[in-house]
Amino acid sequence: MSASEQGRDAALAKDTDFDALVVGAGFSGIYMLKKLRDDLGLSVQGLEMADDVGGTWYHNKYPGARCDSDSWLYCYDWCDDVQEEWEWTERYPHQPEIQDYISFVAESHDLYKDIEFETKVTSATFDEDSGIWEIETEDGSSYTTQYFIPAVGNLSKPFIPDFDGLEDFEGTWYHTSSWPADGVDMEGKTVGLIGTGSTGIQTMPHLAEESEHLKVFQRTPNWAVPARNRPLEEEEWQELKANYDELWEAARNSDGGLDIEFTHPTADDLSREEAWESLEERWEEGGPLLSVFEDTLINKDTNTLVCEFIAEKIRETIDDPELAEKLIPMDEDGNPEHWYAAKRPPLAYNGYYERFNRDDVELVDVGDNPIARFNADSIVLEDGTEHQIDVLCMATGFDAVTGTLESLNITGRNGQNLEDKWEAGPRTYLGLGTHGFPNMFMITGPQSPSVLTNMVVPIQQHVEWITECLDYMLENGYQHIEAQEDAEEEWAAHNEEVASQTLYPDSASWYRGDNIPGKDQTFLIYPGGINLYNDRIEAVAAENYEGFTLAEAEESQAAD
Ligand code: NA7
Repeated sequence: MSASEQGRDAALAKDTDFDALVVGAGFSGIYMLKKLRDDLGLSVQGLEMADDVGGTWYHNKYPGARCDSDSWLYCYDWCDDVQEEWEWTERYPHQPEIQDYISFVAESHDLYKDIEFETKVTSATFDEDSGIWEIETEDGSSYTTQYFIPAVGNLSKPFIPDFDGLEDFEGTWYHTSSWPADGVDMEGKTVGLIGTGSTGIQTMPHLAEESEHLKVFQRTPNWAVPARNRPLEEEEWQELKANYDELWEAARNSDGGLDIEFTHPTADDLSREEAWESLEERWEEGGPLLSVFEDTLINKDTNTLVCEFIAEKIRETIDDPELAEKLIPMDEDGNPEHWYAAKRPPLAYNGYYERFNRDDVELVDVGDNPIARFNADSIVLEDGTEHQIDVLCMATGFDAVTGTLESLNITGRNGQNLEDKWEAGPRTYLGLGTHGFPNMFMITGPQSPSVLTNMVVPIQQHVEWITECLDYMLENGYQHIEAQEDAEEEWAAHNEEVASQTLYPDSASWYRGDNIPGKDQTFLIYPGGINLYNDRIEAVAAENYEGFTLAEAEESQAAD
């Protein structure tokens, strides 16, 4: 037996159903399965509660669901065979197309056979005596595995506010993430939309189009900018394909996982006219205004200028000046109520603001006059105003980043439940592991760059890092890996420290848990960018996984 074979033999537990079990079959889950199976030769099992692959893109079928990242970078960069045959049709890909893409990859790489569908995980428990994980599912099955990898996404646990009387509402209603694939009949109906986050803003023009009358219940106005989505012409697509390696190289080494060049480092040195000219150029081109000034998220003056620019655009668009002010998140003194992009910056497709000029679209401001309760056919506000509705679209967001992980009922060493451990906010080392939960790897876990970036980039980084880590363990005969407590404390402090240097903590958002009543308000995502983060995780790997404890079987069972 070669040294490497001996290492492998010592590293792999013999008495498990699988070497690795991956929960979730979205972008992260299927890539993880492929790497573990094809690169490391492990026995793998995927478990997915839906009846197909797709993850986020399987569930979010609300009208107009679309990704706000450029399609040519919202895909895997390793999938040359698929890349040869695949053609994105638009700049910002539509949900069905992304779903088809993920299916196409899973089929091309023969991954369907390793996934059990319609299988919902109800618990995952680490057995300290055997050093293996046991995963239980809703249908009563259980699986043992050495490595447990929840690849459950960051926006997968819907948040539905606890509205009084919602159970009495007799109209049709859905949260956006469970909107039926074949749509909802809205013809001749009055539709209510609650929520003006990215999702509400994306779906609003479609609801307006399909309904007789639309009422948009807005608690906080938002800073939406036009996407100016467009078809990708053959010539542009061919050019993108020809430069694919360079584009991806730039994306992987960037801050946000996209190929972006900033127009200016700051607005500080520019006259208002010069700043306006650059903002105007970007506005016309479409897409987030973040790429105009590099310091938008760290400099209040720059950010204020961006907000003033968007406010001016809203005023130009909305016919009724009073209505325009209601749609602008700015106080009477011109101070932004939340910074541009400190909450997830929404893109407007199909003329979001323009729709408010129509007689059949109504803004219901519930900022100072909140929703008090539901009746059988209406929403009643605190001052008693009643809004009759037939159909309701609940675009009220998600218990982001930690919600799904916590609800998997994961128990680690010493009987500690993950939800309890994270009661005062998540503690992770690099968003990849958490102390007390050996051999559990998270993909885009809390305190990693995840949703502040083009998701597929950090997903790939994590999947590849985990694969290399397991390869190292197999080579060297380590059976267990676990994040060290002091390493994760240091990482949590660093995460908060980096966040405090930005404008993110100044604005209430799901990035810091504000949208969920009672959720601890720590900054849930690493805000330092993919490039810095990547340097750190590579350095950790180069130092033999510094900050993690690696152990052979007997050692790990004796550990605290
Ligand atoms: P978000 O960004 O969390 O938006 C949720 C919206 O729902 C937001 O406008 C909330 O107002 C509103 N909301 C929540 N609760 C209520 C109540 N009780 N009354 C009125 N309005 C309410 O979720 P999205 O789905 O739009 O976006 C999540 C991510 O998914 C998105 O960024 C993409 O990455 C995909 P608030 O602003 O809190 O006042």
